[in-house]
Parts: sequence; structure tokens; C-alpha cells
Amino acid sequence: MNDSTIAAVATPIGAGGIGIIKLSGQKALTIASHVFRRSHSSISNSKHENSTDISSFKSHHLYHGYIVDPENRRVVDEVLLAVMLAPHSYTREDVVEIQAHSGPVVLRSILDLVLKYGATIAGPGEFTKRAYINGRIDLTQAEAVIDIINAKTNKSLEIATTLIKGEMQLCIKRIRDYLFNFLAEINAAIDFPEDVGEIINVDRITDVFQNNINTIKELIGQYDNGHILRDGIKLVIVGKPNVGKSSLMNCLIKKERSIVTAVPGTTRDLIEESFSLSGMPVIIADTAGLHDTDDPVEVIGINKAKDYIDCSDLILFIIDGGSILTHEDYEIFEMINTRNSILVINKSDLFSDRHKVTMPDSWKKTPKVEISALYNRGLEALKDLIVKISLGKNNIDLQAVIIPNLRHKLILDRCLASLCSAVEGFDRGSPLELIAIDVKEVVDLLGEITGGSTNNDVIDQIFDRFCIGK
Ligand SMILES: Nc1nc2c(ncn2[C@@H]2O[C@H](COP(=O)(O)OP(=O)(O)O)[C@@H](O)[C@H]2O)c(=O)[nH]1
Ligand SMILES: [Mg+2]
Repeated sequence: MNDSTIAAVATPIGAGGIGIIKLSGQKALTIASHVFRRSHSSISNSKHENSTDISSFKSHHLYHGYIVDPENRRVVDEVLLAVMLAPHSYTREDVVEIQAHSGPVVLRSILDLVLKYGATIAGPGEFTKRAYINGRIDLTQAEAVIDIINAKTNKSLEIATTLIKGEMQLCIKRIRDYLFNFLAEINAAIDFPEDVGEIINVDRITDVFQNNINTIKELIGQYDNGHILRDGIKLVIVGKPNVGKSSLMNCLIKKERSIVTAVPGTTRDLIEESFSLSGMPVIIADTAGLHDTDDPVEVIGINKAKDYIDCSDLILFIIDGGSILTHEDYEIFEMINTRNSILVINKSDLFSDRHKVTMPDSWKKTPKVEISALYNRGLEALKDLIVKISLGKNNIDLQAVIIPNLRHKLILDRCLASLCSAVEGFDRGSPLELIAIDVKEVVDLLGEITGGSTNNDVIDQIFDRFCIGK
């Protein structure tokens, strides 16, 4: 257990109804006792009434009172204070929460006071890190805390809540326990070679091995199918000037974010927004029209657009369906041709079938949709196509599914390789010592997912993604 007592403002800094200062550690109650005075003691200058010993407070109860600076007896704020005694707290340590009014100055003043009386300022995610170190949660649940805080849609929240309930931990633990026992059997067989036949039942082992391999494969498949629901998708709208990129952006995000004019080159910088599509978080960027230009500002915008295209998941290539294609359209098509893209034929209000733009055969394979960004037509078909391409055909039943994150998935890939190697070893009749190496590797790797055998750098990296106060 860590000796220090940490403190932080746990709520966003800004004006609001309530702001919370949280303390955790052995001295949390002593420190809070210095600065809290319960409301039934009158506000007077007598020394002994200046603060209240909160060690007698009932755990998980709210007490009304004041934060008072012991040095000058100035009342800093009227607050509610709760004590959550170890081990029944978020960190499994003694925790004190002070609910004050939320303003940057008042919260800062209270934080300064508790720091003065012995608390140290908490680092990002340090409360959750303590919950992990003190064994209240495993690493997958700690990661779920960040996912819950960062969830942008109901579906990403559902995925995170499955993890915080510990379902991933349970699933990994089942496989790990089996392999751990199996490792003990192998070691026994190595020590007593004459009894190998009795100790190791090859048929049973092959079956159970296969079950574990299937479970790991399923988890990896679930990442492939479902991570986009958690992590979202990055879309970029590209096209030459004046085809309706900014109009489409505004239609999709349902607000006038990008400036739309008939003047080519209006959008010069990259504009990024986020919205939700069928529960999938989407980040979308409107870009400067791609064309040859000497305008230095446009050149910067065009280069930014090209960089963004490189790191996007799906490209919406938009053309003006009411006029003929130009060399700029062809050049853009060449640039995005090998990438995941949708051809958006805009300005459908201007063309009837007879006058529609004609496209070369090489464009025919790209999924396409006709829209009018001006009149909001065809947008539903475009959205459906975006969802279909992003999620594939797989309809994910979130109720039943644990969706690993990228860190888990990369470890599971390695587990799968080692397990397959162990099975092959069995089939080939390899020495048990070699099989044991593969199995031990998987046991250790699975421990990295839940935290049992994770190195400190990885743990630090995970908690660095947290905000302060969580
Ligand atoms: N008729 C018609 N005009 C459109 C449509 N979409 C955009 N425009 C017009 O085309 C011009 C350029 O639009 P804008 O969105 O700024 O294009 P961008 O340069 O590609 O971002 C503006 O005058 C828009 O009103 C459409 O679907 N139909
Ligand atoms: Mg524009």
C-alpha cells in the first residue's frame, strides 16, 4: 500500500453546481479534519471549534459543514463531506470527498489547503491506479473506466460497461486457470516420466486446447468486428473545389460548421467534427478542394488534406454530378483508388438521368451514392453505406459480446500463435519441455491482459491516458 495521501479536484474545472475534491490514503481523514468544521459548531473564533475530528464520522454518510482555513479561520466554502473507509472505497484506501461549490477559485483554495496539511497532488488516473494496485479491479476494468469517461455513443458505453463488470477478466481467467493447471500436469509428467500416460490424457488435452484456441479466436474476431463501435471511424471528405464538400459536411453533422459559398477555395483549412452514426462514433473532416494552385494558404490546406487522407478509415470522394469530370477529378480518384472509399455524386437536383455525369469503367467498382447536399436528398442512403462499409456485414449483438481493445487484441494474437505451436508440438510428439515453454508463454501473456504480469511501463502508459482526479 502507498504511504502518501493524494488529492485532486475530481470534477471539471469551471463554473457549475458542485465541484468535488477527493482525498485518498492513510491520512485522508486527518488532513480533512484540519480544514472541515461540522455545521452544528457555531462559526466563532474560539480555537477548539475551528475544526471537527471526522474520524468518528460514519462511512458513506454525508455531513454538512464548512471548509475553514485554520490559520485565519476564514470560511472558504459551505460543503458536504463524505468519508468512505477502507476497504469499501474506490481505491480500497480511506477516501474523503468534499462537495463544494464549483468555481475554479474555491476549488483551488480547498485543494491548496489539503495540500498544505499533508496531501500530495494526484497524478493522472492515480485514484484508479490505486484501485488496481490494491486489487479492487484488474487492468481491463481500469481501462474500461477510461472508455466510460471517453464514450461518445451509447454503444461505446455498452462495450465499456461489459468490461468494467469484469467479463473480460473472467473470460481470460478461465483460460489462464486451465493452462496453469495443465502446466502443473506437464511439470509432473516431466518429473515422473514413467507415469506420463496416467498424468496426461492426450485426447482430453487436445479437446480442451481446441476450446481455448476457439475462445481466443472469437475474442480476436470480436475486436475486428466491433472495435469501431468503441474507437469510432475517421471519415474524410475530398474533392475538387465547389463540388459541395462543405455542404455535405454540414448535412452530416447537422449544423452550419463549414462555410458554404459559390466561390471556389472557400474552405482553406481542415475542419474536424464528430457525430454519431447508428451508435458508431464518427470523426469527419472537411478539407480544402484539391486542385493545382499557387495560393500559399490553399497549398498548406491541400497538404493537410492529403495527410489526413492517409490516416483516415473511409474517404468520401465527392464529384459534381451535374457537370463533366475534369482532370482534377481523375487525379483525386487515382490518389484514393486503392483506399476504402465511397463515390458521392452530388447535386442530384441539377441532373436528370439524361444529363448525369459519365464515368469511366474503372470507377464502377467503387461503391457510389447520389445525393443533393443542398436539398438534403440521398443522405440516408449515404449514411447506410458508411455504416455498412465500416461495420461490415456483421451484426454485433452487444449483449453477449466482450470486445477487446487493441492492447488486448495484440496480446491475444501472440497467445494464439503460442497455443497453436503447443498443439502442433503435441501432434508431432515434441518433448514435453518444449510444449511447456509455449504454454508458460500463454499463461504469462494472459496475465499481461488482466495485469498479473504486466510490466510497469505498460501500466504507466495506461494510466497516463486518464484525467487527473479519476
Ligand atoms: N444545386 C446544388 N448546389 C449545391 C449542392 N451542394 C452544394 N451546392 C452549392 O455548390 C457551391 C459550393 O458548395 P460548397 O459546399 O462550398 O463546396 P466545396 O467547395 O466543395 O466545399 C455552393 O454554392 C453550394 O450551395 C447541391 O446538392 N445542389
Ligand atoms: Mg468547402
